[in-house]
Formats: sequence, structure tokens, C-alpha cells
Amino acid sequence: MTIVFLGIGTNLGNRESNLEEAVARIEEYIGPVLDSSSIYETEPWGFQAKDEFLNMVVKVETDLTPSGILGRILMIESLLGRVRGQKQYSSRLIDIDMLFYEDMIVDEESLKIPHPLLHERKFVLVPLCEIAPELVHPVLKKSFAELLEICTDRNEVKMYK
Ligand code: PH2
Ligand code: MG
Ligand code: MG
Repeated sequence: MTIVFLGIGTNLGNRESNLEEAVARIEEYIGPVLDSSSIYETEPWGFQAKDEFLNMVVKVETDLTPSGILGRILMIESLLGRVRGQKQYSSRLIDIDMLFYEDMIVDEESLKIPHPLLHERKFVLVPLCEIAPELVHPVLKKSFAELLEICTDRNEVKMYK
């Protein structure tokens, strides 16, 4: 059994029910959710959009491999109605990202763990620090609390629920 942390985001449709549905499908197809952060309302990061995101992080126990999890994530995203466009960033019904998988490091075209941008994004670090502040980033060798402290992202991240 392995512990994996997933980040979930949505800025279209009924955002709260998108998160609820994503957590239910993660439980069904990836494994039991051991802990979850609060929900945060966050400014779009890296692109312009009028719709703010809801973001949260969950801690999941699983017996799947990283590529097994990636396959399930893509399936859950399409079950929830996500259609992938050409652009790098765009508004979406649901996005599930594998943030890290124990302290495994994977650097492949189709899969990078830890998520290469997680330490630059307050919409990930703030919820992550709520449930795992003392955990150490396997590449940067700093705790998530330290990474949040030195993070230069100034986008707004506010507690929603
Ligand atoms: N996801 C992105 C790009 N920008 N901004 C916020 N606030 N929340 C996200 O989940 C998000 C984003 C790419 O996946
Ligand atoms: Mg993402
Ligand atoms: Mg994604």
C-alpha cells in the first residue's frame, strides 16, 4: 500500500459538486481517502479567466502504480465531463493532478512526480500544508511548510469551506 497526494481543481459548472463527485470516484477507482484539506477559492494561476477555481488536496491509500493511477485519473476526469483542448491552461470542469507518490521521483514525458510546478503554486501548497506541513519534498528536500513560506506566488487563495 502506498500513500499518494492528489490535487483537485475546478472552475466551471457546479464547482462544489464537481469536487464531491471527484472525491467519490477517487475512493471508488484509486483507493480510500485518508485525509482531505478544506476547500479553497483561488485565482486562476498562469492564465486569465473570469471564473475562480475551487481547489483541494486529498491523501489517498492505494495499491496502484503511478501509471495505474494516471490511467484512473484520466478516466475519472472524462467521466466527470472533462474535454481536453489544445491550450496549455484553460477553464475546466475538473482537473486531478498526482502531486507525489511516497517519495518516488519519476521524470518521463507522460508522467512527472512530484508535480513539477507544485512548489510554485499557492493553490496547491496552502491545502497541502493543512494536511501534511511536515512532509518533505523528495527533490527540493524542504518541508511543504518551508516551501509555502518561500513561495513567491501572490495569487489569492482563500478558505471557502
Ligand atoms: N490549474 C491549472 C492552471 N491554473 N489555477 C488555479 N487557481 N487552480 C488550478 O487548479 C489551476 C490553475 C492547471 O492545471
Ligand atoms: Mg493541474
Ligand atoms: Mg492535470
